[in-house]
Amino acid sequence: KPNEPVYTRSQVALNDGTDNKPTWVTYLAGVYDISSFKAIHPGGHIIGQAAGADVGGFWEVWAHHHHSGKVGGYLEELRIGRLVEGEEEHSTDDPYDSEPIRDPSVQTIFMERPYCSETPNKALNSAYLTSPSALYVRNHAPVPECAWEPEDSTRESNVQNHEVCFERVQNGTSPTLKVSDLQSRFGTVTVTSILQCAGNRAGEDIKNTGDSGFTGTPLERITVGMLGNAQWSGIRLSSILPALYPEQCGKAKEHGGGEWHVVFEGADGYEGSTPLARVLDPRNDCILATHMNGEPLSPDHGYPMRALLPGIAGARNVKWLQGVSLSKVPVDAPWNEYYYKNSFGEQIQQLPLQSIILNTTTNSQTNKLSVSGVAYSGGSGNAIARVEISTDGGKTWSSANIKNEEIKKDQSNKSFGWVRWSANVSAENTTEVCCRATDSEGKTQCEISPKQRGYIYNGWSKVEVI
Ligand code: MTE
Ligand code: MO
Repeated sequence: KPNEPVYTRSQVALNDGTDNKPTWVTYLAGVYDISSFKAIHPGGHIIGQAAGADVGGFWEVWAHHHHSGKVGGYLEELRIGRLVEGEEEHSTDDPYDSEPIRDPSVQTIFMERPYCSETPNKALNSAYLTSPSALYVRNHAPVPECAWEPEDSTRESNVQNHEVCFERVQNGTSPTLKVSDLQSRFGTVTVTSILQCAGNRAGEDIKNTGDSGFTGTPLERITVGMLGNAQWSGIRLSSILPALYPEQCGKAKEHGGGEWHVVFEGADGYEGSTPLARVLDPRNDCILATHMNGEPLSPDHGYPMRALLPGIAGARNVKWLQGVSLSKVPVDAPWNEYYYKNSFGEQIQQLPLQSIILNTTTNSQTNKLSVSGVAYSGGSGNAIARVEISTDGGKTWSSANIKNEEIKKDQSNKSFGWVRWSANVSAENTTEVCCRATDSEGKTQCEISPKQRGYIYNGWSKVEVI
């Protein structure tokens, strides 16, 4: 527009949304007032981080927020002018140029930017503990600066020196604590737990419930592998939090913990929160994890530290952890306030009871079908009492063998890791096999679970047999 107002970058910088000023950003040569956008759009929070400056970097970083093209459209409506000639250029640094080197053959990749993948069935089925290189990855942005080489011997000491800021609730200085301090003060523990994205089994969800939460995105291809089982080592949040937030934790214990949420902040700008009561209960084994299966976390899984909240949706297990705080309301971040919410508008926290068929093999000699897979109780941490198989669409069921001997016994008195199971059934006239799990309280899976915006599907696992 030839007659539109012209601004310098310094003028734009003054309007950074502080002290009741509007929030302006630039994109290419345009100047935009995003004050209203910030309030209404889930991505507005992110773009708001560019307040007073160029939004180009955020545009690239949060590429997934505009695969609908919507953000670009909104932005044009908010245009208030352009930059003076000669000030239009913005940095063209590629925020994805220091991504970890990944072996494309060990995971099924859905997206490269941000990187998102699932664990192949073979890797899930081949061992009780999933290897870090095969474990699915769900990033929403580039991996923040923490790159290390696989052979790097400084990894362990970098973990020890990593710092986390524990923000004060009221006034006062917020202590920033080193991992080594946390370790010597509170000790370390190892817990066995599955990690599962709330969107796992989205493909079956779409097919069986018509849920359209993921339709048209690369995530509609999710099968059963946004999942893995590992031993996680770190520091108990049920020890750290009462020491750092005695008042709030004391109240939370008295009142069942209803009013506070623990907010976890990642170095990539990602945030999530989980009710304090869940995190404070030592039986829930919530930790700040530094190691997976005895090794420092890999860059994709949150090196040097992540929240590991057994039985809680992957989305709240914040990686590249740099900040912890308490809040009376769930944190106002898009992954908490827009994504990963159920149909009642609540943040998805606990994962449901689950069983998954990972392999079927027909033996033509014996005319038997061997079926194997995994089962876990999710948020309840109950033991799995039985897994059953049906070849007649659920009319009759037979029990599978659970490999109890390999289950790791941690400090925990709950079961957050999975069990592996196998069964042999007749292959005669069998065209489909399905499984369901029942936990120690008698809870069992339904044939098809209700629509939840594409999340936490846990109907019977059904596989066609050829
Ligand atoms: N933490 C940060 N900082 N950034 C992220 O993008 N993704 C979340 C969670 N924590 C995410 C994050 C989601 S949705 C999931 S499912 C898990 O991390 C995935 O963990 P993984 O990549 O180690 O498997
Ligand atoms: Mo996720």
